[in-house]
Amino acid sequence: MPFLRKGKGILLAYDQGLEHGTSKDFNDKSVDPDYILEIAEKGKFTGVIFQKGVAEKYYKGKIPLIIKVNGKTSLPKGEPIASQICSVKQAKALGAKAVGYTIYLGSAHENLMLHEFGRIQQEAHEMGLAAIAWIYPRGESVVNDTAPEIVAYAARAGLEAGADAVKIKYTGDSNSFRWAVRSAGAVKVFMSGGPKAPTDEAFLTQVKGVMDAGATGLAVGRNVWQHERPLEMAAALREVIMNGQTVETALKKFTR
Ligand code: FBP
Repeated sequence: MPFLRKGKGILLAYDQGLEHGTSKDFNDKSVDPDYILEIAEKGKFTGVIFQKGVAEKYYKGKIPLIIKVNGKTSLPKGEPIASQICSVKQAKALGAKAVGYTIYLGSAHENLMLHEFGRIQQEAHEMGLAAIAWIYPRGESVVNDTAPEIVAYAARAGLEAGADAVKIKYTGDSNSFRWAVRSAGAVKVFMSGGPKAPTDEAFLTQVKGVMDAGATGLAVGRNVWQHERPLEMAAALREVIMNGQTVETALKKFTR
């Protein structure tokens, strides 16, 4: 897969502008897509994730591109649904090597998203692109979206639905996450970063747990580009993900 290096992946996610708005997640620097591209390139990420509008106006082709082809804002209340806003053809024309699609498993609308993903996965494969499913259990019927059994269910749903890779949340410990990775079978598993962790050590410990469980890597946004030293965080992540190093060794990448 073109967004992996030595079989591992560190993807820089930047679709939060649509998902969360600009005031909560961004500051004066991170609101600028060029800043994110600079981090992606200098930080040796194996791919960058944009919505089509950002890709059209900013992407310069230096790093493998993944285009999210569906999305939603945080404004509507009720059961979540994210619908398609970019075709696979357009994603390919913009230079994407893969398309990303969010399925809110457990939502009253999951049938629509599973259906749409089925078509998108087929189109992607016909055009030589990979299909990555963000599988987030969410909605009134989901009590705990990081419970081990629900995360494993999400991973398996990715396999059954034809995803080449899934992006799922961490269960909180390596042992239970291992079952999610097993459940995904031949599908590559990426942990979804989440809000910025309280400390670098806390975040790297999660990432280490994920890699020890057999995952392929990480798709991360806020924990990198909200960091005061994003390139040092990127270097620390490479130590854990690419080089199999300990958290202690990775922490040496921070200058203070
Ligand atoms: P983060 O590492 O910043 O959490 O990004 C991962 C991601 O999946 C983004 O691609 C997406 O915008 C966001 O999380 C979705 O967040 P939420 O859980 O609020 O829907």
